[in-house]
Parts: sequence; C-alpha cells; structure tokens
Amino acid sequence: MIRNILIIGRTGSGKSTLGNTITSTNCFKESEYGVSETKQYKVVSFSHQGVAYNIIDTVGLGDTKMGERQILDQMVSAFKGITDNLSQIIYVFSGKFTQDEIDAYNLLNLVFGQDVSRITTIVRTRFPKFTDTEACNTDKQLIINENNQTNVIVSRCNKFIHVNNMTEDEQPTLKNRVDAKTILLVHLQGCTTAIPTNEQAMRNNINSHYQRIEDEKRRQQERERQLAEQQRVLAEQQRLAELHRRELEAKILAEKRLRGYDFWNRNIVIQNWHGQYMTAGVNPYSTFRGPSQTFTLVPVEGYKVAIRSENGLYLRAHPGGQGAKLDLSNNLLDWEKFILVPHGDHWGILSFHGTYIRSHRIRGFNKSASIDLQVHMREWEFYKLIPV
Ligand SMILES: Nc1nc2c(ncn2[C@@H]2O[C@H](COP(=O)(O)OP(=O)(O)O)[C@@H](O)[C@H]2O)c(=O)[nH]1
Ligand SMILES: [Mg+2]
Repeated sequence: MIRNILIIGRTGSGKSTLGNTITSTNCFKESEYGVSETKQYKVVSFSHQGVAYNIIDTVGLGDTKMGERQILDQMVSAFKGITDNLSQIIYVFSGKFTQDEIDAYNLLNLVFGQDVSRITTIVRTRFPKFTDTEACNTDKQLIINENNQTNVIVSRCNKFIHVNNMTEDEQPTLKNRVDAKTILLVHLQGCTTAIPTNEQAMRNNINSHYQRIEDEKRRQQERERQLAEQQRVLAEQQRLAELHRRELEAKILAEKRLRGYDFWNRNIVIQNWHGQYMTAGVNPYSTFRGPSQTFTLVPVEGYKVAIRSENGLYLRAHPGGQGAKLDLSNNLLDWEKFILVPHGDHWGILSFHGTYIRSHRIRGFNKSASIDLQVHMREWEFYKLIPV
C-alpha cells in the first residue's frame, strides 16, 4: 500500500523544500520570498527500499492570497482522487513555535480529528545543528517548556525532527539535504500505521468549526448590541435625572432667592431688555395695550407667583402664544401661575405651559407681551423687576 505523507504548515516554513529533500527532486517549487509559491497541492510519488510514497505538498496556512478556510478546503480536496488513507502528516515550522503556529497546528487537528497527532511528525527546518542529537533534544525540550499548549502538542506528536535544508547556493553538495532525507526516511519507514481519511467527515469538521466561529461572532455582536442598548438607556436615564436635578436646583435657587427679594406684594414695573415696560391688554379680544402698568407679584404655592396688574386683574399667558393678557374674570382659579427663573439681576417668567413670557421684539411691551413657544435659553427674555 502506498504511504501518503501530507506536508502541512505555515507559508514559508519550508514545506516545498522538505518535499524536495524527501523525494530528492526539485518537483516542488521553493520560494525564497515569504510568499507562497504553492497555490495548489502537489503530489510526487517515489519509492524507497521497497516502500512507495506519495508526498503531498499543500498551500501554507497564513497565505496572504488565500483565506484560511479556502486553504483547508483545498487540503481536503488534496485527498480526493489520491487516497482514502493517511500514513503521516508532517507539520513543518521554523523558528519559534509561536501562538500562530499553535493555532495553525490546532486547526489541522480539528480537520483531521484529535487522533491525528499520533501520526503527526513535527519537523523544524533551518536548524543548523540538526545532526547533533543533544542540541535537537534541548531544542525540543525548550519548546515543550514554552507553555501548556506547546507541551501538549509536542508530547503527543509521533516524532519531532530537526532539519536544515539549505539551497544549492548555500551548500553546493546539498549534504544537509541528504542527511535530512536519511533521518526522515528512517522515520517514515517505521510509520506503518495509516488512518482512514473521510472527505465528508473532514468537510463536516471544517464546516462546524467555521459555524462555531460564526455563531460565536453573532453571539458576541448580540452581546455588544445589548450592552450598547443598556448603555443608551442608562445614559438617557442619567440625562433625565440630571435634567430633573437641575430643574429642582433651579427651583430651589429660585425659591431661596425669591424669599430674599423685596418685591413681594409691592408695586413693581417689569422692564424688558429693550428698556421698555410691560403692559398687558385689558381686553382679551383686542390687541390694544394701555400705557405701562404697575404689577404686584403674589406668591402662590411656594416658588410660584401670580402677576396682578394695578387694576386688580391678573396676567395670563395664552398657550397659543398670541399674547399675554389680563384676565377679566379675575377668578383665582384662572390665575396663571408663573415661575420666576433667576438670571443674574434679571428674571425669566416661565408660564405653566413651560414657555417663557417674551416681549414683542418689534413693538416692545408697550404694545404687546407675547408667549414664546420655543423654550430655548437664547430665546428667553429676562426682565428687571423694579419696585416703585
Ligand atoms: N537555510 C534553510 N533554508 C530553508 C530551509 N527550508 C526552507 N528554506 C528556505 O526557505 C524558503 C521558503 O521555503 P519553501 O519550501 O518555499 O516554503 P513553503 O512556503 O513552506 O513551501 C526558501 O527560500 C527555502 O530555500 C531550511 O531548512 N534551511
Ligand atoms: Mg510551498
């Protein structure tokens, strides 16, 4: 039976070179640059001491041009038509056994199943002292000691082999490759067991792996969405609480300051920022306004006030915004309760509609006092309350 040897690992680790070393050919394209030359798996068959081998070189993981999943799918395709069994996987790496290396190795375990580690040979390339057993053992031990994961990976694998497959330019005799080949083939010769490969099972493994990643990504997105929503609700609650706090503070401040003022129940005139005085029309149906009027601030319900004119009528703001008028009914129930909102020496007059009394910009108070329906700080009108 032909022994199928699958060479896998990350791009640039030396897979194709190792393939050439084992087969004593140049059938696999070696790339001097960090890019993957192997865009498709490639099989080279040869025999050694009466044993036939298929050496299968694959696209490296971490290839820049191909996605991880595509690479895995192609790796599975490499089996189709070649074989339904696997004699040995050679996992190639060079340098440190980094986290990327660990991830790549585990990914392959995932495709072939955990059982595969017993037919996996880890080959470290670019190791100049590869013929020195002690140096090789020390290096292997260092990798085992690196962390838990490397410990599990290296201890569970079939064998750990070091090579240094220099190019002809680097070593014209290619002695290192010959030596490496000997080491590798002695090892492969002893790899008599093979595990069956089931294309569908491998595809299922790959699919469920990416499905798990997808599911986790979706769960994560959903968690993030919920968190963002909670934060938004919290921020809104905080905003409302802050608004409420400020409102209360303003009311408390207004009340405190109002208590300290001497315009209660005294005659005052209300002067607007144009220097004009407030007058309110005595006839709610006409826009006629009399000459400047004297008002009295009557405290009602704590910080709320009613504004009474000199003729005993109360000022009332029309919610429609067409004007502030005197209430002819002079009925306490109909009084409008205003809140005086302090602003320096001035006061904003806030109606119970939540709108501010505002004097007509063009004509001034001597013609009309009106309600500003826009509650906007800049639009507030502030008045001087002048005792007379
Ligand atoms: N010195 C040295 N160079 C190597 C070794 N293995 C591979 N290389 C070089 O590393 C580069 C990438 O090798 P290649 O086999 O194409 O990597 P692949 O992407 O894994 O197939 C090439 O220039 C090789 O000559 C090795 O063991 N020692
Ligand atoms: Mg290659």
